[in-house]
Amino acid sequence: MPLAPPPGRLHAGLAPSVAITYGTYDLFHIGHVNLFRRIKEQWDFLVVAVSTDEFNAVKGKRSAVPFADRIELVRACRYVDLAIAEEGWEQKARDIQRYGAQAFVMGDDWQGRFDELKVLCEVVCLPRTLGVSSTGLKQHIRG
Ligand code: C2G
Repeated sequence: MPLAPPPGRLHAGLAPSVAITYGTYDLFHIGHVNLFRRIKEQWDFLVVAVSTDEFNAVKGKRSAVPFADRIELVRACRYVDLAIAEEGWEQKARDIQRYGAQAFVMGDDWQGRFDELKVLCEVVCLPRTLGVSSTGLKQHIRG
């Protein structure tokens, strides 16, 4: 059951504000959770697009956890209201319109990379959680 949004837009009878974000979310960790939590502190409804394994191959990435499990892990996070598949770079504009997103939000390692979307909605970069990353976890596990 999605998290009850903070009092405000809904209590004021306004449509819920929607934010959308994108990622691989491999070895789901606190950095991902913090990003989702911070987004839900500002917007009522969070849509998360999870990169498919095929799209990750295009990005030159190979995740330890397969797509089917990564999207279920994201769905299981109480801050996430809807999880969809990310199949290519070009779908963002379509998704923003389809879900009526007021904000496109990423961690600040993506600063300035999606400014072209500013014609459609707010483009927001939030500070990354320092000291944790999927790559770092993989290196740690490999020892
Ligand atoms: N993130 C974070 N703190 C960390 C690690 C990641 O806030 N310690 C954020 C990233 O900034 C990003 C999101 O978590 O917004 C997902 O990160 P990745 O899974 O590494 O996403 P990536 O593979 O870079 O895919 O179309 C955009 C791509 O799908 C982004």
